[in-house]
Amino acid sequence: MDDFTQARLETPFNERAEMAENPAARDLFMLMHEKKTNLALAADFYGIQKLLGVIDAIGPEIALLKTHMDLMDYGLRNEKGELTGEVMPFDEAISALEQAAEDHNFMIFEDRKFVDIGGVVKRQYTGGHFRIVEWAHFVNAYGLAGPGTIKGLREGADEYLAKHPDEVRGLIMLPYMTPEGNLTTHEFAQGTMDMGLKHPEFVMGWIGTGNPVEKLQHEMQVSPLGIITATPGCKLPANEVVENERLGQVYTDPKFLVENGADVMIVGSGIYKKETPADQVAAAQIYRNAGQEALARRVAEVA
Ligand code: 6AU
Repeated sequence: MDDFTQARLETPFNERAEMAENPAARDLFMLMHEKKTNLALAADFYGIQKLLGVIDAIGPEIALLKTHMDLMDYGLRNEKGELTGEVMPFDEAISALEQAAEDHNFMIFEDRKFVDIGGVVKRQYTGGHFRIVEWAHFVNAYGLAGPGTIKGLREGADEYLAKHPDEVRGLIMLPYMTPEGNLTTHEFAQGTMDMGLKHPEFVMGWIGTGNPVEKLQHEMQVSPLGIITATPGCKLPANEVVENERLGQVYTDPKFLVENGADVMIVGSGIYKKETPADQVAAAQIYRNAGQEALARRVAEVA
């Protein structure tokens, strides 16, 4: 193991917080350190009421809520689960999410995967129906369309932050992806990270994959300690999730991922596919504990 990777593995999150140039990364490091969780819930299910219910139960276990607000259905349902014809206004849904984030102390990451010219991503980020910049601490983007994507998003964030100086915003890039057959290569990943590292005040981390582990190692070798690596495709071996796998998702054991350098474990179906809220909370706790054990082990093994 090279010295750089070793330092990354053995440095606790509260120390890495001080090395983060992006304030949102700093806050996430400190939150993970103080709340003792590096779990992100990928809330990829339909129904805003369900999302708010799940978050109320699982909020205490997570550091980060990862949303896809464009796959959510805003129709309200009665006790039988039937649509009533009423729709929750988007602003109301966001206020409820923000309240849950404050009550349970987690941050919000809208998984919008921006990829377009700078002027367009800026408008997609700040405007339209979702006005993402107003409520998401983090968003993600590809390097495919060049540095204009980062610059456009950064301008959007800066204009928002000028009016809301107490808030933080950060961008996560996608050097690699998890699904089978995806086209991310070593060169693509390197190019994405080179591009991101030129904007350390805004680009605060990477999405990574532990399959194969060399891809995670590549991200670690290139990244200063203040940069966060978050890995989706996380599932404990005993936990069956069929649907996403059928459509190409590749899963890796979260303990392996964290021991090998992933800072945040992004878990979706492994938690929300559990039938009852109690089962979902229990699953979240299992993942959270696995993450904490792996973090403790990686510091101890290296030290
Ligand atoms: O645990 P899952 O498989 O149910 O959910 C994984 C989540 C989904 C994906 O949109 C997301 O992680 N994801 C990403 C992200 C976070 O950008 C990148 C990737 O390569 N693979 C992946 O699954 O919400």
